[in-house]
Amino acid sequence: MAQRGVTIWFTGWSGAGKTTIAKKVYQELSKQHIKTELLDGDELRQSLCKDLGFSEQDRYTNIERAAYVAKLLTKHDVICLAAFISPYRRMRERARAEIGAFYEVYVTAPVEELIKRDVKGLYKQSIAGKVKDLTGMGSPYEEPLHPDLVLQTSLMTIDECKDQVLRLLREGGYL
Ligand code: GGZ
Repeated sequence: MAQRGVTIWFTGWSGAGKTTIAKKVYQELSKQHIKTELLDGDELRQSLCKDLGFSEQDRYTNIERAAYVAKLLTKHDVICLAAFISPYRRMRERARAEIGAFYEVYVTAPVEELIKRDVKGLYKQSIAGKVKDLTGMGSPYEEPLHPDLVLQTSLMTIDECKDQVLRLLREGGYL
C-alpha cells in the first residue's frame, strides 16, 4: 500500500519532551525508509520564523506558518512530526482543520519536574522575573480537551512514548 501523509502535532510546555520524542520517532521511521520530516518550534524560530517573538499574536503567526508547511508535507505523503508549544486551543484547531490528517499528542510532565529539568534555564529566569512570557508561567497554556494521545514523560521512558506514537500511526493505517 502506498504511504499516506499525516501530521503528528506534539503540543505541551517547554521542556516537556516534545522534540525528544519527535526525534526518536523520526529516527525510527527513517530507519524503516518511511518518508518523514521534523518541524520543531525552536528550529523554525531560527529560520522561517526568526522575526517572531512570544506575544499571543506572534505565536499565532508562528503556528500558522508551521501548519502551512505541515499541510504541504502531509499532502505529499510525508509523515510530518511537528513539535510546537502551540499554547492556544484555537491555533491547534486551526492547524487540524488546515492539515486534515492530524493527530494531536499532548506531551506533559508536572511543573516541578520541568523546573528541575530546565535544560535552557528558562524556568529559572522566569522565576527570577527575567523572562515574563514563558508558557505556563507568565503566558497561558490551554490543555487539549480531546487529544489523540497523552504522553506523561515523568512516568514513561522516551522509548515507550515513541512506541505509543508508532502505535497511533499503525492504528490509523499510516504504517
Ligand atoms: C515559550 C520560549 C520562550 C517563551 C524561549 N515561551 O523548549 P525550547 O525553548 O527549546 O523550545 C521553546 C521554544 C518555543 O517555541 P514554539 O515555536 O514551540 O512556541 S509557540 O508554539 O508558543 O509559538 C523554548 C523557547 O522557544 N522559548 N522563550 N517565552 N518558549
